[in-house]
Amino acid sequence: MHPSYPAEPYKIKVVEPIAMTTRAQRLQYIQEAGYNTFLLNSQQCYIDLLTDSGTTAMSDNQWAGMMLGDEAYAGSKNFIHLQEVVREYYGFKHIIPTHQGRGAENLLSRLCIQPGDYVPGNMYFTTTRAHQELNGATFVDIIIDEAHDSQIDLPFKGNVDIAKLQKLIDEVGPERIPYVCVAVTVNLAGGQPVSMANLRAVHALCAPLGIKVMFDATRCVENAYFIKEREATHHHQSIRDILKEMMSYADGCTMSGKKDCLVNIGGFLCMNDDELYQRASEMVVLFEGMPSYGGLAGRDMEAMARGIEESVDYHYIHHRIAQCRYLADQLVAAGIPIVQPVGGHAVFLDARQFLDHIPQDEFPAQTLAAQLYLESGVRSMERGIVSAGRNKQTGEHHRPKLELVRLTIPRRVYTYAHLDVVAQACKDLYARRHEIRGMKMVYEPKFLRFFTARFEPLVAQTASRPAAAPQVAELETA
Ligand code: PLI
Repeated sequence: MHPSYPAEPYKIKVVEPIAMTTRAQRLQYIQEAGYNTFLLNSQQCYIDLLTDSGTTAMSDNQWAGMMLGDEAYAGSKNFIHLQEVVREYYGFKHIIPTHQGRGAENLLSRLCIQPGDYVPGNMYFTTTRAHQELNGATFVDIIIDEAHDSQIDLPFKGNVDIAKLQKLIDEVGPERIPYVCVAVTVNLAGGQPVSMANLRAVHALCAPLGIKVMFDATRCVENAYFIKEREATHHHQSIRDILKEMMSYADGCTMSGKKDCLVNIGGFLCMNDDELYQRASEMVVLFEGMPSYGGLAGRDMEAMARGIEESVDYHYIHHRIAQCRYLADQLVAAGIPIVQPVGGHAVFLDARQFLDHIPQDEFPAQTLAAQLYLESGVRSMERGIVSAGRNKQTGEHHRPKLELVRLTIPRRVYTYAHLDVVAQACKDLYARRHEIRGMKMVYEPKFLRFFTARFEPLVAQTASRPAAAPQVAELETA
């Protein structure tokens, strides 16, 4: 019998052992980490679903490319290759490499934003909004309302609400909007895609007004897959062609290559505008390096160029999305609340519903992520009130409707068997959810607090509970 999901479209050539821990050890580790999964060491984690960023397994072809690194300070052949590939697959005229996505966000924000400007976007992302605000802009959320409801099932829940965008333009004037930032897909909404029709409509509204459309292209290949699957006019197009058409509705993009370019480090900024490119080339030398390396080694640019070519392979992206669905299906079958529909890079637990007895001020998603680690050694990430930070004017917490824990699937790293373990861990935790109590924040950094904030449980934790599915180390010490 054929399995109902696609098998891995690759075979395994190198393996990396993963850590086995006991519950008593995990209690010590999570206490030392201030109940923040970002502060755990990877060697303390069994299955690491913290992020899909930079955690990709590179192919043999990419590793071979690493050996062809031309480490010249200027004009490396790997930059030339990367430039060719970006032009071919994304279609933009100019590319400036950066050390990762936020390097490109820094440049774009500094180059385009004047204090008092507004930057509309389809939901905030942490680093993106931080750079916009650092440069004096106010971020305005113009995603469709449904994106803020975890249970509404729509094919393109990342879409821009064109009426919201029009309203902002009418209120502040096009001259106060340096660009619209459209994320394809929308990370914090659950990895939700934007339709081609919506991208076209945003472009059609902005172009005559002289407002640039800049994509956050971080997970654009996943977005292209969803367009192929869900937008009838694109069923028969290749991922590659869909990607190119998507990008034709933008004036440029920021890119975290650590996701859809299949590399462990790297990013870039693209634009068609010659004058913007000129200014970006002058600025990049201050923050990243020469415009022909932008903080990257030649070998890293080569790996990224090859990663881009591999990323549009249908079998690769089909399997990736299938892995997310495989995990989600098991959770849904067990009645566990998750964000619907399932996106392209992760399954998001709805912590608001999972721990409906914990108020948002006691950090239900942060608590759930810490408890999942304690229960099973599975590392996940909070994407709720802690990630949302504080309003820069009032100093109050932003209170997002979505209070989520992200189980993020690294690319080409884990098998379906690993996902079975993750599903079981979630089920075990769900069965005893009423015993879980919230936390208080005891250290709060000023910027991007979720990375290094520390917490304490409101009720002391004990090491006495045996894990429902003991790991090897526990069996050995039993
Ligand atoms: O982590 P960077 O600096 O390469 O990229 C920043 C960044 C920009 N946009 C989006 C949509 C992201 O998801 C993103 C980084 N995401 C991380 C680190 C994540 O864990 O989702």
